[in-house]
Amino acid sequence: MEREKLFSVKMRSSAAGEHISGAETIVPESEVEKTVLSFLNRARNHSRGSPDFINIKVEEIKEEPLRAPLLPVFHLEGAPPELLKLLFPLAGIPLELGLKTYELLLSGPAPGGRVMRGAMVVEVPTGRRLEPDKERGIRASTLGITDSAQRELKEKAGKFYTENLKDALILTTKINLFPGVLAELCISDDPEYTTGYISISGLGYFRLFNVKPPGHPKGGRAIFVKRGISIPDLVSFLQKKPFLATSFPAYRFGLPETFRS
Ligand code: PML
Repeated sequence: MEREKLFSVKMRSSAAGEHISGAETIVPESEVEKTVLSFLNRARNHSRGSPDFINIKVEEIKEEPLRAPLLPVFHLEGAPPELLKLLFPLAGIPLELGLKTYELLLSGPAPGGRVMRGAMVVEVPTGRRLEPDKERGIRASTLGITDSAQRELKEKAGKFYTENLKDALILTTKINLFPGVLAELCISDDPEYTTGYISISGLGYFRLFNVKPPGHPKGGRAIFVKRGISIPDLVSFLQKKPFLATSFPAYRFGLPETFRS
């Protein structure tokens, strides 16, 4: 049986030229209208304010998407620097480099201490910054989740589910699928959103609460990569390869003993 056509739906909104919100997904043709409306509502009701510009783009996906399960989530209570001391070595990242990158995200990784819209790329173990544009960083796009995977995520995360979790989990699962990516560290730049994560390729999404003080206006993303990775291939994969998350394995509390030893 022929599969229904798939469409990418992307939204971005701004006010007086300042970014307010963005969202995207991949849906079957029959769900395009519903998705456009829900993105319009999302743009109009954002904590950052009312947009004076909303752009919604609908585009058929011509290439067969890469389909994979989301990373499992590990919900970790505790002081993030202490947790990161356990987690960076699990990802093969030297502790000093990991903690230095965490501090850099908190102080603004773009020139002049500004926030980057995209991610910085950090080579392991040298710490060299590989993103071609230090102001913008690199961004992942053209991604989505099936209805059944979204239901699974909502059920398993229960009261800990947020739209930010869903968006971040899809994005970082795609990032970690590129060969040579070791991990991604993320701190939201939304002053009121203090939950962040480190995701480790093949292992999971380690959700960190109070990763920054409430009201702190800075944050960002760092993708840790092995030496020798092709940056043009990484950029092209992240931006253009369609990715569809097809299931969600588990929402767990705490770190398994096997990760501790
Ligand atoms: C979560 O696990 O709740 C999402 C954390 C990352 C949020 C990133 C962002 O919104 O900028």
